[in-house]
Amino acid sequence: ISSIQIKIGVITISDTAYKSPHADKSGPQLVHLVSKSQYFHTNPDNIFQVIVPDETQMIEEQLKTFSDAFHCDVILTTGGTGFTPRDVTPEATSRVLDRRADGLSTALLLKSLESTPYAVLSRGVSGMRGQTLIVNLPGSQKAVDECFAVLEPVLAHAVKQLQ
Ligand code: MTE
Ligand code: CU1
Repeated sequence: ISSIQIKIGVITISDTAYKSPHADKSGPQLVHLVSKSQYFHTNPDNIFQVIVPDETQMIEEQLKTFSDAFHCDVILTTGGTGFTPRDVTPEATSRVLDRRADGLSTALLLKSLESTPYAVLSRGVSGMRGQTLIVNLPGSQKAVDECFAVLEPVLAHAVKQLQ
């Protein structure tokens, strides 16, 4: 078990949650999962959490802020990965990535397919911007739980490689 310290950004991407922050269950759940991890450590003041609407420009800006200005090791997004016209998280994320890490999103898909055939309706992408790893997760709390279980054991090693 590694004692690596990770700085993490959590972005909920949802028009609904932007209007009614209390409706956001998956963002707080990600913060909870991250802060109790046995695989890595996160100081409470090294976890940043925001809600942005499903707007490409605002998503891009937030991803850049968390990577370039806050120097987060990892950014986890939740929501906006589906097929509705407002779902633009993968497009916004792709625009800010330097390199892709498709294996991560593939692993999330395989795990998610164990619980629902609708897993194929998530278009989330993964990759790096500078020294920051960015991973798109689907929007539901259940999906966040299932996907984080895949990410958690590999995040510390990924972050070490990026440093
Ligand atoms: N992945 C997991 N692990 N668990 C889920 O319940 N729901 C799916 C999919 N991926 C789901 C999942 C559903 S129903 C949709 S529509 C897509 O994620 C997109 O979700 P999003 O638009 O909230 O990102
Ligand atoms: Cu769905």
